[in-house]
Amino acid sequence: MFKKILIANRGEIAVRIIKACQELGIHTIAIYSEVDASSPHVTLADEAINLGDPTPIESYLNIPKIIQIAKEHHADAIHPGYGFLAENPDFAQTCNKAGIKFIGPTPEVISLMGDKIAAKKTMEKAGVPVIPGYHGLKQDNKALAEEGKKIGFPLLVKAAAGGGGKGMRIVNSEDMLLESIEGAKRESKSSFGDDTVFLEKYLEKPRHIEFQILADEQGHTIHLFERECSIQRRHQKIIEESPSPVMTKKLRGEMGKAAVTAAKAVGYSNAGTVEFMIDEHLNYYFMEMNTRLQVEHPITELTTGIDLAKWQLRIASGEPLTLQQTDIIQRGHAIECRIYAEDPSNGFLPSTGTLHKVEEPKGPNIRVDSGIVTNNIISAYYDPMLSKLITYAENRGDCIQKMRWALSHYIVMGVTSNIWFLRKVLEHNEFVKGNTTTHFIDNYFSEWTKTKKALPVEALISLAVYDSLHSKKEEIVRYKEADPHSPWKHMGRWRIGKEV
Ligand code: MV4
Repeated sequence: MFKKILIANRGEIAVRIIKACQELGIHTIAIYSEVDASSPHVTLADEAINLGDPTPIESYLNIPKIIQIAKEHHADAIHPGYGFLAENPDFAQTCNKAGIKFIGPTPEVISLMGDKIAAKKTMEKAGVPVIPGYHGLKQDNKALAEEGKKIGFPLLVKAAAGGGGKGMRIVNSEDMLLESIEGAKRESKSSFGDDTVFLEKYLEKPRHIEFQILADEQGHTIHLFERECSIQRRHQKIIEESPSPVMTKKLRGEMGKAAVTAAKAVGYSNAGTVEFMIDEHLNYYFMEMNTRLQVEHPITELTTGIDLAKWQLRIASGEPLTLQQTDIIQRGHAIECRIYAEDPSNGFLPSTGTLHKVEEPKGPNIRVDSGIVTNNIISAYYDPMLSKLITYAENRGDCIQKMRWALSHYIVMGVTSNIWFLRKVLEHNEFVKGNTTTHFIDNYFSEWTKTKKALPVEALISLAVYDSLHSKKEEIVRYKEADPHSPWKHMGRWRIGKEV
């Protein structure tokens, strides 16, 4: 096992990785920019190195500086977390060449999965279902248009270098086809420096269902069932759950097998995710593979009992995966809500400032993966996700109830958060019924997101909860009902508060 690793990330995921290292007895090195100096990931790590300038390119994306720090401080490995350098094949290669193990798959696999056309072709060859369309070599606009007509309408033009919806164009009829191909190419060129596109039949009401994979470096590969991630806003996931409310036993078996086939087809190692889309008839199609530990990994950890972050470290150090597929049992239900510093009543505009008060809910089967504490600064430099609130229960209904309770006991003061918005979603009848398609937010929350709603609601709720948690009544009650068997009685501190 590694003796010392550097965590090339910040926030809740850096904290999550540090905790896994602590359990395994691995020494940790945090890196941070000056606005993150009092962040929990800095406080928790054994060593913390200041990168200075908070701009992402000068800090958490600064490959030469990160490698230099890792060398100087004798790190055996680097964990990239998610985002930043996690899916950058050049970074993975630079680490490995410097003799520092990149905790993740090989640079070749990262590279292959980053090219959406190459990934699709590989999966098609391996027998994993892909969305019908054109993903060939022709890039001439007229030739692409001809292929588009064969597919029929509506269709989708997608960027080969894309993902996350960038460079995507829906085409409803032939007269818009050429224009859309040109538009998608232009957007892709300016976003990714590459204008290669491909075409797909457009699925009207898809769901996003992904399978968690674990594979060791000896080729043993298993899946840890699915996560339903359909509730998104502008390709940003907001709420995830496991199991999916629409999954059947038969479909789960098939898709799990397909996910393992997909991973094996590319020689995948470490933790990864195979994303699928499913249509109304429950046909499933490979969409892409994410070569990292994902934000939503905790719901898989809670429903399987497997610690994904620890397995990432063990696998990267060369240990074989001792789990067999039949050891993995999906039990109960887990939901994750992403807590963002953003204003849902103002177009989800990120909110910055000082966190004057943070109080996280505590209780049985409530997990908070948090990257913040009171007095931290929320800057405009990074993603505004503050933490993740995860609840677990024996079934979906109880899990929803628990999440509602937990959200109503989550206090964030100093910046605007999306907590009240999440509460509205968790209260929505269509959510309760499991009608969580990718159009959920647009369909049921357009009135919340487009118009300016009364903002103080959330502040008032937080204040009321805060007051109820911190009122003095507790001390008085304790005195009046003081336990006659309390050891404090003999120590002169039994009577707290006023005498009756
Ligand atoms: C699609 C689609 C419908 N049909 N492809 C959006 C992000 C990118 N990873 C793929 N995306 C989509 N691809 C076909 N052929 C609909 C989406 C899509 C979507 C997918 C998953 C989760 C949320 C979504 C929201 C809008 C569109």
